Amino acid sequence: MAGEVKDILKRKLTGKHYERLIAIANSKMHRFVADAIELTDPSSVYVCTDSPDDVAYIRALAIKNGEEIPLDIKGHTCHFDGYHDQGRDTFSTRYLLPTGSSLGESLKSVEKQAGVAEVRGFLKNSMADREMLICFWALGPIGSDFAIPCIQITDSPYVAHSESILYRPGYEQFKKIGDSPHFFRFLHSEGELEKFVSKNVDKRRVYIDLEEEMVYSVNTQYGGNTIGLKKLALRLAIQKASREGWLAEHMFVMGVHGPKGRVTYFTGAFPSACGKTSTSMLPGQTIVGDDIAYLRKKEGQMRCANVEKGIFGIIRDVNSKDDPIIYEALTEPIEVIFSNVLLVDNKPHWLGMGRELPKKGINHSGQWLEGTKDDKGNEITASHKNARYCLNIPDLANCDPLLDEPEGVLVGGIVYGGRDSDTWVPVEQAFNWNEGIILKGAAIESETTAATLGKEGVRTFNLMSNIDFVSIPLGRYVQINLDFANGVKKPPLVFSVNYFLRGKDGKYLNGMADKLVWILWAELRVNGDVGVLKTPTGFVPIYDDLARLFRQHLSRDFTRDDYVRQFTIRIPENLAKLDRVEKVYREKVPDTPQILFRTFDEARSRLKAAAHKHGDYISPFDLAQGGPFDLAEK
Ligand code: SPV
Ligand code: MN
Repeated sequence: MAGEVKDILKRKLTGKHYERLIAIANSKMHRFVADAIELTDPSSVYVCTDSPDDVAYIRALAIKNGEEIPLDIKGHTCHFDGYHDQGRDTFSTRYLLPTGSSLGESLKSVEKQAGVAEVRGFLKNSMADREMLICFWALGPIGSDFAIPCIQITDSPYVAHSESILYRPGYEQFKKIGDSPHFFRFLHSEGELEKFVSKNVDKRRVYIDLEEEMVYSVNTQYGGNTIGLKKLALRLAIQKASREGWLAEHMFVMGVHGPKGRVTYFTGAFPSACGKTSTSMLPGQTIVGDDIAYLRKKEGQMRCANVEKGIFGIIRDVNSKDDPIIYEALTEPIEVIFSNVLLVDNKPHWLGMGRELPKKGINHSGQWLEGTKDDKGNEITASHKNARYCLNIPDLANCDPLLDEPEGVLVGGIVYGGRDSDTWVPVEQAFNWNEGIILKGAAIESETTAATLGKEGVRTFNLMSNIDFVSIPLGRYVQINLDFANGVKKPPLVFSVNYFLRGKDGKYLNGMADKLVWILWAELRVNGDVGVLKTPTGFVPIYDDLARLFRQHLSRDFTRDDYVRQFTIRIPENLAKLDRVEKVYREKVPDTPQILFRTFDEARSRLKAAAHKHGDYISPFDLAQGGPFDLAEK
């Protein structure tokens, strides 16, 4: 260890913590820690190992500091983020890029030298009155080639506590990497606090250095901006994966349970707040993960693993009817951190919990009274729409047994979803891998939600639901996805789903529970158990199969009228969507692969030919009339 680094560490770390740090013989890590200490000047430094005592220490510190409030139920705490710090800050999250380099205009960046100086300026002496926590975690199952070691430095015990729930322990793993420079680094400070929340949100910055595989985050507490291993690491991982030939995706992983005990694994990409967690938690199925997956090719198979072991899920409309497993978990004495819910007498309440909410309490705005308005005149909701819970997946009744499998699970199917009121049918299989990547994944659009700061309900392009996190030029990212099936003996089938389709009267055409049928149908397709109907947009289910699945799994009828309303191919809307999305690629993505435009053209021709023959709105029964039931696809 260089003398200067050693001096700094010796000066700030007491014997026990110094020993813990140097037990990991990694010079790059030591330099990182020494630099963070010099920069932020903490009053003390605590190095966490994998021991439960250290996690208990962090948790107790979060409570002692007032960052978390213990609740009535054992193991439960509640954290509040500042009123203006309730979602991911997509404006101030930027890549640090050297002068002259660019990732394309859709990826926000800041000139590296200036950006580093700015963020380090905000971090200067930021920990003067607090303890620095140094934590080691792993992304991905321990001992697997999916795994990436990480170090998180933070002055927020809430952040460290959340990470202890969300990620696998990494201290012992870190010892094994020796002096390797290949690990991710995160430095976070909440900055100045007022009533336990970050005060200077105007100086909130999340700056990502892809070359250094390191992220700075300051003046914020919201998990999506601060929990390094979550969306900050995803951005680093996408870049790393692109160099190394694997994929890092904003995807759930779940075991879908077919007939006779068969389990087929699916991944699914949905923009935030579009049903990703609730799909991965569908009744009768098992969850591997709800947010981020790494996919690798191994011996001709596509396999994937959850990089996390916990869930940081939205707590809105979570009630005993719609989300029984989560609801039950949230009322049991397991470890849970609630954030930005409504507290009354140390009990949490949230929007859509299935009972009337109290009229006053403590929430993300402080003391709250029903009807109170904020400084912009908007009514303050009882709990925030992006309020969250954080818990361990193994504490859930539906935890999949392969959660920690080092080899990951075999990917049978991939599902892409968005928030689309008028175009896509509820479920559809792409004709093949390329069509799936291009016409499903790369064409996802979603209306914006409360998971990011800014206006809700604006229809935005969100390829693979990963637009906020892609850290390479978008065209290259599409190409890498296309190429990923090369060498795979049986590529996964690719599906689109749409839970948000509305009828002419503006009402949703589906209930929340219906998604179970779409996913079970996809499982049958992957295993060749059902046929399909060929439409201009893809393969849709045959009516009889859906009617049987609805009866069997939801105990209700699915009428021929339901089928027609939901599976009518809407030609003008599909054409308009192709035009909208193509415009984005033509104008904003100069490196778009040509195959994308060709595939869009083919889709357009199919739509126009069908409209010519059947009109603008085509009932699937019209296509079925002597039409090509694709039983050969079985
Ligand atoms: C999302 O918004 O996609 C989340 C939560 O999963 S966050 O940590 O904010 O990214
Ligand atoms: Mn997410």
